[in-house]
Amino acid sequence: MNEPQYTLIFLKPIAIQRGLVGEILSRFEKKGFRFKALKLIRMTREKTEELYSIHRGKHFFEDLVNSIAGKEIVAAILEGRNAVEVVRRMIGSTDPTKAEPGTIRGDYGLDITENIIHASDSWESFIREAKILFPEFNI
Ligand code: FUP
Repeated sequence: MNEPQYTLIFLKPIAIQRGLVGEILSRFEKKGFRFKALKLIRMTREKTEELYSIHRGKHFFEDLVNSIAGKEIVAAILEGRNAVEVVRRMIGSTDPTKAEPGTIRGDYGLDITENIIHASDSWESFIREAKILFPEFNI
């Protein structure tokens, strides 16, 4: 029961371009999460497609990959109680036009593809995504 609870987030290139990195990361610190890892990653097309492989074939896949491939993201592993669930609530609905005000997507975005931030939606997703973005991290 006292196992560490982690989740993974990354700020999409649009958040970096708009200068929102510090503001968004500070929300997680204020909430009480600890940063176990944090880095700027230039994403290759290959790595981006691997990360979003479950969406391959969907109508938005190409636009989604193009919005990230060749650009930088800021990725982090956060530790804290119920990390996956709490962080998903903090980021809000996938579509920023429907995300509640007070959530990150609700406060900073309008575009569904460039929706500011990603967060793992389950422990299994966390493990899969951490292997891709933080291969050096020992869970
Ligand atoms: P989420 O877990 O909230 O990021 O949502 P999904 O896993 O369903 O989608 C992954 C990413 O695909 C989203 F962040 C943005 C993009 N997407 C679209 O561009 N259009 C859609 O209709 C759905 C998702």
